[in-house]
Amino acid sequence: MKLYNNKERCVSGQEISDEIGCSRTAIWKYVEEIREEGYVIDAQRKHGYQLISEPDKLYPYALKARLRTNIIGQHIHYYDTVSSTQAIASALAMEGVEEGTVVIGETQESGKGRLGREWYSQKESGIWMSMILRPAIPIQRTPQLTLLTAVAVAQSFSEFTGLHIDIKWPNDILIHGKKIVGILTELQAEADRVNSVIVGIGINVNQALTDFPEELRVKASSLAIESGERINRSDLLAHFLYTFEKLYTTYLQHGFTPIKLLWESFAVSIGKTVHAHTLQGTITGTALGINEDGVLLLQDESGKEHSIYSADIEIE
Ligand code: BTX
Repeated sequence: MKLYNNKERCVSGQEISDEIGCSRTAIWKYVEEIREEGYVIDAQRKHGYQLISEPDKLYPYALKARLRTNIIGQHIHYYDTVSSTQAIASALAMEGVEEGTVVIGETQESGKGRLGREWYSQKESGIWMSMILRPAIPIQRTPQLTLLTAVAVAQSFSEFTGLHIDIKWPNDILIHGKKIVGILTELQAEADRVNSVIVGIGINVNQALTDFPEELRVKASSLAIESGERINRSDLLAHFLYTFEKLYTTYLQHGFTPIKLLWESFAVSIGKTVHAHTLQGTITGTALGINEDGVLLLQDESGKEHSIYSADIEIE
């Protein structure tokens, strides 16, 4: 941590040992260990240690050195390969871990999308993570958290990359019409009490187009493709978590209205003709906006208003 915060200079072994209270030999051993993980650390006998470069991994200490949050990401469970971070986060939530706990996998072997679909989670090129929340809200308000997450993604990514980000109801994050992020919100509840909400987020960060399976290339893209630059995943994730925490705190204190306004400012479908493919069939109409519950409101040709709770949206 000390080396992260002093990248521009050498930090002496003495300084580190004073701060963390262990011997200089222990520090040397630790430096050797993290060098094996891919960190390049310059060690000079008289001056001490300097961090020159770090591996492209989402290691918890890399993230913690960048975090500016109080709750979200204070506990991180990090894995190289997982089935799905959602499954691990669900089990942890049942065990009673603290709110804000984050699960990260470098690769997911069975990444989950909505409605049993698959989420393609290629090794070390994206961010595949799940967050455990424990909001004191009624069950029917939990879909608002999907919309809040979408706003946090859109806001933090537009600040981070300068790119224009669109949200397509309820949870698609698009750049130039292509899907960059998927959000999956799952609920653990008893009677009408929310125990936990598991928010899963899959972010395509540094993939090239050829890294995606062929059938995804027309509709998926990554931040690197769209911005033309390779992105430091830990910097991006720390900025997202910070933005998420700010919005989540606002939501808990002031309700959904401020989030709704922000959501509408990023929404691509409002005022447009859309086809809402629901399990019951397709409804076509003009997207009027969302209501306080995060439900999409469509007006069909006859003027009748429809409330859409769950659907895939196609914009005409
Ligand atoms: P969704 O159902 O909206 O999107 C799934 C659909 O998106 C797939 O059917 C496919 O067409 C397309 N797709 C699959 N992989 C990708 C990709 N990498 N980029 C763009 N499009 C893709 C969205 O579901 C919710 C996804 C959540 C993923 C996170 S990752 C961390 C957490 N763990 C986990 O298992 N799921 C969540």
